[in-house]
Amino acid sequence: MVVQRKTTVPAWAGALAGLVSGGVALGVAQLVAALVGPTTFPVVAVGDATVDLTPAPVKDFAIRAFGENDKAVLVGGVLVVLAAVAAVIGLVARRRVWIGYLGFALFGVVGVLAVVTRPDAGAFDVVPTVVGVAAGAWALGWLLRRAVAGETTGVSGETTGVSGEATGVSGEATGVSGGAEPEPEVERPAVMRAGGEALTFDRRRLLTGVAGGVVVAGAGAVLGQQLGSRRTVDAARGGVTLPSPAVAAKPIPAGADLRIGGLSPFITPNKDFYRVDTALVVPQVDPADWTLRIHGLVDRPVELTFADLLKLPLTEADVTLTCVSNEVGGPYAGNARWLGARMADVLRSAGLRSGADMLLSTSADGFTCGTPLDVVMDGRDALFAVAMNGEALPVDHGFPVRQVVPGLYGYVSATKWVVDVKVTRFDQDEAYWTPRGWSAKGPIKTQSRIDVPKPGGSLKAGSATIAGVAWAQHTGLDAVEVRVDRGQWRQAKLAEVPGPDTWRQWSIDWAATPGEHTIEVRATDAAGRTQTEQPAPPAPDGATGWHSITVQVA
Ligand SMILES: Nc1nc2c(c(=O)[nH]1)N[C@H]1C(S)=C(S)[C@@H](COP(=O)(O)O)O[C@H]1N2
Ligand SMILES: [Mo]
Repeated sequence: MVVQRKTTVPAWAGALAGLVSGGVALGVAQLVAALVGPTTFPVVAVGDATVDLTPAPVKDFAIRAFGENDKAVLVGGVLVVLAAVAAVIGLVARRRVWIGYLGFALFGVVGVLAVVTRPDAGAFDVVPTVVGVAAGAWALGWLLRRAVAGETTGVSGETTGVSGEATGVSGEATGVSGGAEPEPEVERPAVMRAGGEALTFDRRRLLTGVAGGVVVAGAGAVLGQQLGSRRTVDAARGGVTLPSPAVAAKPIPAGADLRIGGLSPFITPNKDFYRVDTALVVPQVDPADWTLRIHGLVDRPVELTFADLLKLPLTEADVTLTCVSNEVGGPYAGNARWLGARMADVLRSAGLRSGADMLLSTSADGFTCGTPLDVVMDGRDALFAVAMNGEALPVDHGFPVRQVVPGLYGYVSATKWVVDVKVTRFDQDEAYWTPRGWSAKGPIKTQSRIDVPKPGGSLKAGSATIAGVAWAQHTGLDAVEVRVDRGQWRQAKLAEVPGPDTWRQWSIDWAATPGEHTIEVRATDAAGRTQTEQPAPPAPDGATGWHSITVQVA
């Protein structure tokens, strides 16, 4: 085989390598920006600097032309320019890779200048740009080396084998780029270092390298975005000042907590509060960007910012949340003190139209709840909540705003990260879980649970305590009965509660005798309805049956 002909890297390949390296630079910069802390991402800094350097009339024109999107248009514009420059750098670097490095260095200088001239710049702010540019330059050199088959393979057979295909491609590319850039075939690319040996363009190796670069760029961008927004949102959450309630919660009676070891405390600490949602990645909603839109069957659609919401008179209320998928005796219930705007007030300010019977609320991640409107409007403490147990909502529990409706299972009422409420009708709209086999309306069923002793546990013979919690939100809970080994039902002692919307602790003494025992519990609500013994699974509208445990007494 003749290995005399010298193949250059075609123009398209150089431009592609440049483009991908630019992407690697940005992806890495984004990731580093997220890691080093709150800092200005170089692209945004360049955009901001551009704005500063732009004459006022042009700025005014842009604001008029693009309105609220001016920032997005600006960043998009910077990205397009960067992409073009990166492609040109790659094009030029095919022959002299040092020009490519120089190009990236210039990139870096512009980025650093833009970042350090921002008013709030700190010393660390240049780190993402510098690291990103270094990664981009390295990626460019690496891709261009990969593009040349001879570099790594001394095996002339392999090189020659590829050369036929590669030559065809490069010829084509030369034809295309001919106008813009004369490309004498004899010219020898700077990346070729192997003496007099001919080097050929290796399309496959370039493209696998490009794929790797795209993955690095994409992963850096996505991860950086995620980490960065997490930081932003954590910081914003830390900065929230909660207003004091216009309507304070009733004081929790001293006797609400029986203080029995192993018994669920009356108030569930946030860190122990159950979490149920469909989110693979917890939505990070910056309260600065958050709005709540109320629309549909209303006279005046309303859009509230977080600041607007905090200015409304806020109500504080202790409410127990329960999940429809909780099995009898299961853990998906928790009680917290919530602070929020009354949903009824907000809805009334929008002017409810007749015919509406459902609120379709949507989360920032697209999840929806369908809530019976009459329940929300009947005077109970249905809230657009901003706080949970005295702090801004934890991100996992819906920061900055979620719904809480006493008496309804979470899947029809407790939308976390809520951003939109459509006033509508059950016969016109359907929420997330309805077509998935769960009932459209979800009133909470009365339940009682034994916490102490632990199911399957063992204890010493003698005087023992059986204790747990029971709930019948908004109706209220009037009685809890316990029986051992299917004997007589005995009335448990009920703890005090501030109102009908929370669970209620209960306890009963028991003279435990040696052997295995079965303990059962059942509750009766304030309307006199006792829990049915009939077991039913959680789907479609909540589990029923009595919680029953066995214990060993020695
Ligand atoms: N955005 C969103 N909100 C949601 C859900 C969800 O999947 N996504 N799940 C609901 C369900 S089924 C329940 S039981 C409650 C649970 O709230 P928690 O995670 O704060 O305990 O949130 C409700 N709100
Ligand atoms: Mo749930």
